[in-house]
Amino acid sequence: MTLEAIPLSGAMGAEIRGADLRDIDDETFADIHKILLGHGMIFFRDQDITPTQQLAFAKRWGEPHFHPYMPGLPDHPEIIEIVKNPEDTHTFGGQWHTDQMFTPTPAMGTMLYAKEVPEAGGDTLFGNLYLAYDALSDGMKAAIANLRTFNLYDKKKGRSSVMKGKLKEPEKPAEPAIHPLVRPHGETDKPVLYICYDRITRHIVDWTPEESRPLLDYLRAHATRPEFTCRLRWEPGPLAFWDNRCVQHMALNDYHGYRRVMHRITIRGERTS
Ligand SMILES: O=C(O)CCC(=O)C(=O)O
Ligand SMILES: [Fe+2]
Repeated sequence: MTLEAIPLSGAMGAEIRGADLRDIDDETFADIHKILLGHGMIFFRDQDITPTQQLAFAKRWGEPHFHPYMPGLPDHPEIIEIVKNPEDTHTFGGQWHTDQMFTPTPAMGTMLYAKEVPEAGGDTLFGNLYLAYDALSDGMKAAIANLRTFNLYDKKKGRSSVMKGKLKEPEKPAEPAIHPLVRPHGETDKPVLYICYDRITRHIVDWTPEESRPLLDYLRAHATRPEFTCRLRWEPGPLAFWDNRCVQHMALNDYHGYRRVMHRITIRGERTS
C-alpha cells in the first residue's frame, strides 16, 4: 500500500489515505507507526471494520488495556462503547487530559472508531505537548525540570448514561500515581509537558495544593493554546488513534439532544519514571 499523510493543522494530526485497516501488512504498519510519531494523532476515513478487525489493528500497537472502572462489550471486553444519548448532559472526556494519567502506567495510545455521530458537533480537540514544552522559556524549563505531579482518579466526575449503573466497582480505592511533569517520550525521547486537568493532576509532589495551583493552572492554560492544537470533525466511519505520551485531548459537549457512539480501545503504556 502507498500511504499519503495529510496534516490536519500546523501543530499536529494527520489523515492517512491509502490504508485499508482490515488488511495491513508489516511494512504498511511500520509506515503508519512512523506517521503517528511525527503527527501525534492519525485518522483514517471510511473504514468499514468489525470489532474483531478493530481489535486486530489495535493489537499491532501493543497490548489492549482493560479500564479499571468501565466495562467493555460483552463479546469484546477490550472495546468500550462510549455512548452519549440525547438526554445526557455529561460528556466522557470533556476536559483536557491524557488517558489514564491517574495510574502509574498511563495508556500509550487510544483508538476511537466512530459508529454514530451527530450531523454537527461532538468534535474532538487534540493538543501537542511537545510544542507546549518547547514554547516555554528556558527559565521555566529549568524551574520545572525535576518536578513531579501527584495524580488521583476523579471519583466524583459526572456520568453519561453509558456509565450509569454499569461502572465496575473498583476492587480497592484508587491509588495515586506520581509522574514527572516533564516526561521524555518513550520512543522519540523528546520532552513533553505532561499534565492533566485539576481533578486528576492535583498538586506538585512536596508542594501544597495552594502552592501548586498557580503554576499548574498556568501550564494547563499554556498547553492548550490554539496554535498547539488540531480539531477532528467526525463522520461515520473514521478511525482515529493518538499517542497519549505526547498528546492531550478533549471531547466537545456541543450536541445536546443528539446521540454519539464510539468504540474505544486503549493500549497499555509503560511506567513514566
Ligand atoms: O469521545 C471523544 O471524543 C474522546 C473521549 C475520550 O476522552 C477518550 O476516548 O479517551
Ligand atoms: Fe480520553
